[in-house]
Amino acid sequence: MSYKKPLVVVTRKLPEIIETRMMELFDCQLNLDDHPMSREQLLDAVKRADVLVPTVTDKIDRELIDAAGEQLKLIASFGTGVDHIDFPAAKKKGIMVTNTPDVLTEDTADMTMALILAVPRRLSEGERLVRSGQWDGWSPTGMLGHRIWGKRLGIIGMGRIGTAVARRAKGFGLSIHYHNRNKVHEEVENELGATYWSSLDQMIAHMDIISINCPHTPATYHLLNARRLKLMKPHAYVVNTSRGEVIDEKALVEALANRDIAGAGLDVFEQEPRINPKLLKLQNVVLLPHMGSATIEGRVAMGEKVIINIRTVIDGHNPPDRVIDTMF
Ligand code: 8YV
Repeated sequence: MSYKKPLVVVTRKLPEIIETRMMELFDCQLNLDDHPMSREQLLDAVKRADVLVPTVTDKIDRELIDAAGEQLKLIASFGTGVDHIDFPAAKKKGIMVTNTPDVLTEDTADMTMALILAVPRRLSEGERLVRSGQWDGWSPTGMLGHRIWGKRLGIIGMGRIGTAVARRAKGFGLSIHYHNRNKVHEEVENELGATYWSSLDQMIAHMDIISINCPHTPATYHLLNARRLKLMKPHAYVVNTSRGEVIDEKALVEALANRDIAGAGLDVFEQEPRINPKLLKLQNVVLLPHMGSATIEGRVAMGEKVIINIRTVIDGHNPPDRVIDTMF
């Protein structure tokens, strides 16, 4: 029996080992120099490809999906968040969508914990001081930040990553609070000593640190808005390793500049890679270039998941990481 390899278009450069395996398995179009594909290139891709492998940097909107040829069967996204894909449009057209959950949980939780430590302890400011050559030695009142141990952490979104953050935070002496659509299993709550708040407003008003760990969906867009930022204590911090859109960035900048809140650690932004210039001027923020899941191990595992999802669909089965309606 002859077997025609499916045409798989990969929009960005992936780890070499993944690209090599994809070349072996599929009729694969790689992006070796990693240039983000233009709108025209994406339009061309969806007209030809059987499978599209996009990332968070590709806007797979309704117009693009509507322009896809009948042959496009699967959008196998490289990443967990799928807010860059118009899922209802894909569903309507009978195009399956998969993602790569689980394998970046621990890495993203590590980065969240790093920000939880970095902001109150002024890590970036200290580093900038040393590099500037202006540091004139230890002083009893130099670079004073705030203690982590004994503070309250409020996690918004107690899914896989939120729970992994909670486990780490507990070890640093933080007491765990969370807001989620549903309470987590009692066993997990007990293990973490976690307190559930059904009211997000009330949780926000009582916390020392807030961590955003929910996905960006229509329901979570600007969840942390100007009104809620005003509920936070003036000594409180916010960290975000999820999606920039969950925070009203303009309102956050105002709150930081007015010292309505003490600081922020951001790995994600509303208009990536554009950063609000006002954020760049603030000292009380730690800014990272969306690197929460950026480990070699994680990226290879994500690539493997993409391959498994494609292979399973090609073999006529339900892929393990099929994105379903209930996630929206
Ligand atoms: C990914 C992420 O690396 O998986 C996610 O949702 O935010 C990132 O860490 C990125 O989305 C790649 O597409």
